[in-house]
Order: sequence, then structure tokens, then C-alpha cells
Amino acid sequence: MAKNTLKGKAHTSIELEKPEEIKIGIVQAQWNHQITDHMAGECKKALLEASILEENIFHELVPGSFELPLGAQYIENYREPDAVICLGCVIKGETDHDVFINQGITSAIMGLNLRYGKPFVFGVLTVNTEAQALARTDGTKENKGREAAEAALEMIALDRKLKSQTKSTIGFKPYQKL
Ligand code: RBF
Repeated sequence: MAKNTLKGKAHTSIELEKPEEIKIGIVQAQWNHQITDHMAGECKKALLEASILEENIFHELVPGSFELPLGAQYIENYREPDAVICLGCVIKGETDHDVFINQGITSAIMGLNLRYGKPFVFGVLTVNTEAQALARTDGTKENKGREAAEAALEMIALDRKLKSQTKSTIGFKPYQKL
């Protein structure tokens, strides 16, 4: 059950049946890899703790965050995962590059969610400084990679729950995956 917290996401315990059947993609940007390595490490750890099998985790690297949506789509096309987690870190510089990259990847990742009807998790830090990025990934208080893994599992659980509650109907399909 969800527990209320003042800031951030309420804690939810996720119970997944047959975790050995779940396949998850992780696509990681290599830009700012000191940060994204941490995120990917914690993300993978969280998946393994949830009993996802190591061989069912497809971890791939792309050059930068701009490449995350296409990398995620490749994993979708060639591995047919239940969810893909996109991990990146865009740090503000002297110019507005961060704004353009962030806008592009946010809407592209949202588009993948709706196109494929499955979770493509937005695990991209959009920060002003490296210190802000480290504070969100060092693991002492929070790690956005771990949170991204939890979001993927939560959405898979929601999909399974609603599917199990949906009666098959004649002549009408309320929802159909591509
Ligand atoms: N990629 C990131 O993941 N994080 C960044 O902070 C970042 N900064 C960039 C700044 C500039 C000026 C440019 C041109 C690219 C940057 N990239 C960054 C790389 C980008 O996501 C992509 O890999 C490249 O633009 C190649 O398409």
C-alpha cells in the first residue's frame, strides 16, 4: 500500500508474481558516466533484489542522453522487454543545449510509452551542477537509478493487475497492444 511522504514519491511495496518471466531493458547514456554508472549499478541491483533474472536484463550503452529514445526503441524491437529504463544525466552548461536535449528526450520517451503501451521509464537527471547530480545518485539518500527500476516494476504490476481483471468481451477490445 502507498505511504504518504512530504516530498517525492510515496513508498509502494511491489509484489510481482513470476518475476523470472520479466524482461527489462536498461539503456544508459555514456555522457557524465561517473553519474550514469552509479545509476545503472543501483538500477540493476534493485531489479535483481526483485528477483528479475540477470539474463533477462538487457543493459546497453548509447553515446549521450539524446540517443536514449532510439536506443530504447532498438531494445524494444530486438529483445521485446516488458519495460525499458532510460538512464542519463544532462548537466546545464553555458548554453541552452540542456533545454533542447531535455525537451527532445522527454517527449520522445513519452511517445515510446504510448506507442508501445509499455513503460519506457524516464531516468534522466536534468541538473544545474555535478554536485546536484551526485546528491541524487550517491545512494546515501536517494538514487534515481533505483527509483527508475521501481517505477518500471510498479508499471508492469499495474498492467498485469488490470489485465487479470479485464473480462474478455465479444466484438470489442478495450485496448490492444501494437
Ligand atoms: N549528453 C548528455 O547525456 N548529457 C549532457 O550533459 C550533454 N551535454 C551536451 C552538450 C552539448 C553542447 C552537446 C552538443 C552534446 C551534449 N550531450 C550530452 C550529448 C548528446 O546527448 C548527444 O550524445 C550528442 O549530441 C550526439 O547526438
